[in-house]
Amino acid sequence: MAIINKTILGVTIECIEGDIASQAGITAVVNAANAQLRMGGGVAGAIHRAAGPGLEEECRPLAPIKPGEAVITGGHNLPNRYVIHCLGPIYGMDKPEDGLLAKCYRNALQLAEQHKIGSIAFPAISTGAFGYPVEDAADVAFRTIIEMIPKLKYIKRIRFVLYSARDLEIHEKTLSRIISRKKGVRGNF
Ligand code: AR6
Repeated sequence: MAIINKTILGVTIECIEGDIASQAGITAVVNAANAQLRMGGGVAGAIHRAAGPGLEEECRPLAPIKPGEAVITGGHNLPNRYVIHCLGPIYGMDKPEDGLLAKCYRNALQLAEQHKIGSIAFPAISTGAFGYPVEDAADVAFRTIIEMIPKLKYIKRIRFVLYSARDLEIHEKTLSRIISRKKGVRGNF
């Protein structure tokens, strides 16, 4: 169930609690990848397990990637046509963290546009093993996405899949706050 659902210039941003590896009806899911684009834990574990070994095989020639970068592959056994793999910054190590995290979201959306993708689901990149505080990461993610919305031609639906009720609540509050501030400044939201 979508707890929050906001439409800006024809693009819907929604937040739900769930598993990124079971998002049927979404064209591309985003992987919070490691540099080698291998299985790993957290999101990368869930995505590779559900996709099957063909995904690692397709990833091999595309690795390694650097923080902020994104690459696209097929979805294999996932219910999605594509996986977009992003390497988020390790908090306290890859600097500037906010700039690199913003780059992940920008690059993922750009790749999706290049492939004429209409719907995309993100996990909260960098907020697990990479230690990025969830509040700060949500702020960067939504600001970056909202900034890009006027340039999007194909993407109509952007879903955040959060792994706990707490993370969902943080994302919900952050998105509402950013949108209500923007409304005060511009009339087109
Ligand atoms: N669906 C949605 N969200 C999830 C899921 C899931 N199945 N599993 C975890 N999360 P992480 P990172 C949440 O660690 O911080 C990996 O081992 C999790 O609670 O997956 O970018 C890779 O191999 C957290 O809020 O990604 C890399 O080495 C968020 O997703 C490294 O971890 C991201 O957690 C990447 O670290």
